[in-house]
Amino acid sequence: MPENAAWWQKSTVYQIYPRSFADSNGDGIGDIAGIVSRLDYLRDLGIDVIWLSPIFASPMDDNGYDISDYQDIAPEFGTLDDFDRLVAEARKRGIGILLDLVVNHTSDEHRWFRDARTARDAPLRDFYIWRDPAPDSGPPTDLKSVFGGPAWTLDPLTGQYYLHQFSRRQPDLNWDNPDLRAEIYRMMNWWQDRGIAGFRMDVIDLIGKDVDKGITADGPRLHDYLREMHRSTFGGRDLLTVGEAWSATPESALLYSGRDRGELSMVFQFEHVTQQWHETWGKWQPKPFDLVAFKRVIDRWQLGLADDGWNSLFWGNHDLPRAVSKYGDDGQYRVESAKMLATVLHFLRGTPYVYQGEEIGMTNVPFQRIGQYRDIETLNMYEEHLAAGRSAAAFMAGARANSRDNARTPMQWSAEPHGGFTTGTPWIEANPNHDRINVAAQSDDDASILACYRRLIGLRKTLPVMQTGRYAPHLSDHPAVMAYERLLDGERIVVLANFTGADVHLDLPDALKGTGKVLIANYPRSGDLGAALTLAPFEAFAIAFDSKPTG
Ligand code: TEU
Ligand code: CA
Repeated sequence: MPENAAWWQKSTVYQIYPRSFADSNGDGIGDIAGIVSRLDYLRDLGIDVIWLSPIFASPMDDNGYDISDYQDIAPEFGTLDDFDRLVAEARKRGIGILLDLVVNHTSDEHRWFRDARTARDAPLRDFYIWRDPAPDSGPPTDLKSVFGGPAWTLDPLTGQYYLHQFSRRQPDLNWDNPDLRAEIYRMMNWWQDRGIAGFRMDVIDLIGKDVDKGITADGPRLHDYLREMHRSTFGGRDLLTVGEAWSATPESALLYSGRDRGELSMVFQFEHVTQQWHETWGKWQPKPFDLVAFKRVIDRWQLGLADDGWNSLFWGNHDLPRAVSKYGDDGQYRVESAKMLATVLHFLRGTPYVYQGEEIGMTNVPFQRIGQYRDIETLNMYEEHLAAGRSAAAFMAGARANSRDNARTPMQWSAEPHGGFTTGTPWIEANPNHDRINVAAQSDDDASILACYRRLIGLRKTLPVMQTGRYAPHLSDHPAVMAYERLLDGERIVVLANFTGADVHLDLPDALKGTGKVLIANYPRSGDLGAALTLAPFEAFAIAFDSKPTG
């Protein structure tokens, strides 16, 4: 660990999905003015950075991950003036803004694609990836889109197929074209000059692809392009850059985020997510959570990036189910398990990311009809699974467990209609539990999940051992308990957490025994860790010790 940690190694990031956060004008869609009106809430939570999911001009085929103009704001979200005001108002509260850089693909309405599709020799044709039909006049390869169907669509005017790894309205950009890369860097610098704190980079592991060899993720030129991007844009500035990389391993994470590599601050990895997916039906077939397998992944990442690179830490985001529903208990032990998950995550080594609503223990949404869903992936996959012979009931159970819309229902501010998110009709229904689970019900309650998040985020600011201390796992094979230490100079923190709704009796290894000070706990607990103890359902605590005991 370098002597002086970077600012982003000490920070906590909060992700906002603008469409669902706060609606200022009653049109049912969250907007930038709504975010500005909630900045005091975020300051009080203690976060340092906001990651804004895309706010750029877009036909919203994929809720803004299909950008038609990188240098303008979608009218439903506001204007560039609103954005500048957000940056300024956030800065007054010590908060930086991360933009979501979606540069693997654009919208089919982007002017580059509109030009590219006009003729085979159109000036910007090569900004995208075109191939002749296969001999049978079908798609050039059998590559599939993440959202279902082939990743190739025939454009009748020019008789060639274009590549789209997501929807057919999200054509993939051709990163092998240097003019395209220069345009992207120019655009990034334009945003950097507006005072942003950095970028979250959408599916960045896909930009170096070699599609003719069938290589999409982690392609041969990926790291060349990232180093070039770094040199051409944020290299000279002190920004936070985090790449979304579903293909990342601890080994490749060192290539992205190694100290002397000149690429990114860190990546989001998903091994702990995909590990929980079904072999055939993927995330659309719920599987019980396996703590031992989960800990194996976390340990590999914590230890693999101990000396170089840096971890990002998250339970959820706008593509994933609600943390408490996935990893905890969203029924009887919702409060206990949400605090337990928060405690486990925030004491790990890395930069924590809190997804909107996680800090109040928002849960998955119990939609009963496919018509209640809005997400393109969920809607397409419903058709695909039914066509493959699966029952609607089985698919719906999978959607209730893992649809991206679980994360996208309106932020629950109060017990008012639609959770106080809008005075109009929200673009997607609010979770009916907003009458119980909301910010207003928790803001003045010291025993709330929200208070627990405030405390954890505050502790990270003051405890160097929490920021940069070494990670040491314990009880790796225990099926119910996660246990680890953080160590820095003479300081030591022990974290113990029960991931089940039953009491767990534990014999503690010597390394974890001692008498210290309780930093946080979700049940009454003394700082005395003797030979044996019982953890209550979803109990978690962190205890600080002055020095390492012998033995
Ligand atoms: O997600 C990448 C991605 O692959 C996800 O769609 C994910 O694989 C899927 O939800 C799992 O089933 C990013 C964005 O986070 C997502 O919101 C976008 O839809 C996608 O890229 C395309 O830009
Ligand atoms: Ca609005």
